[in-house]
Amino acid sequence: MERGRFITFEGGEGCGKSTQVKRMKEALESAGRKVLLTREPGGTRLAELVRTLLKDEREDPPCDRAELLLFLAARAQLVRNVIRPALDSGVWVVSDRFSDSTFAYQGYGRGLPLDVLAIANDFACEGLRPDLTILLDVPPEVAARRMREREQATNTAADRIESAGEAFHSRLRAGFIELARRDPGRIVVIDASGTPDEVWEAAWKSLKRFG
Ligand code: Z5A
Repeated sequence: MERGRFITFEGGEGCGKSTQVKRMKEALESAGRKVLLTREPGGTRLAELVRTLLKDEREDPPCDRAELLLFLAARAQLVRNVIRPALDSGVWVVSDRFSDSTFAYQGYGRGLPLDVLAIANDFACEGLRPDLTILLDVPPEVAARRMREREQATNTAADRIESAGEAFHSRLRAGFIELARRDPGRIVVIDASGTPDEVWEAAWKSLKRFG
């Protein structure tokens, strides 16, 4: 059986990943593929519990190293129990975030050493890498406006990680771009400041590599 493909979406908050990930699943299914949609952190019971800790724990917030290890614990569980079995059975997996978020947030954002992250991440995901990563890039002011509008529409507040300052978010964006520069064969950068339809058109085009 042909192995499934592993596609990830990355970017800072408000870049529109969650919107595009859903469209990708629908389009691949219409093209006759079996598709599993997942997200990080999350996608298993254990990883969803870790997600709540990571996003909402403010009384005893994880220090940077604990935060890294929690993300990796969630990823290990997701890869071993969900992503690998799906790919092995021919299912295409589309994930809202994966390893590049760790390099961007915990590496470039928090300042943890990239070489340590590379080893630890490889251990957590047993060497699994995406076949294609779609990086949605938006200027911070566009992202901030979208997040403000969403918070107003849904009556929610920014979570622990979203509340990190402006400098953190600038490092994050630059970090994602640097990751793409280092791995141009896998990571496609898309200007995500356009309409959802414009972004989708570019995202779908990037699948041409699969024939
Ligand atoms: N994190 C980490 O630090 N390390 C790791 O290893 C991993 C993750 C895996 C997960 O939070 C957090 O964990 C995340 C990174 C960190 N932290 N932050 N901050 P999450 O899963 O809750 O949130 P998110 O991944 O940042 O995604 P999001 O907040 O849901 O945003 P989004 O996926 O980018 O965008 P969206 O929901 O599709 O769109 C946001 C709003 O904009 C929404 O109202 C849309 O209707 C609107 N939208 C979307 N596209 C457009 C366009 N094109 N034009 C106009 N408006 C748009």
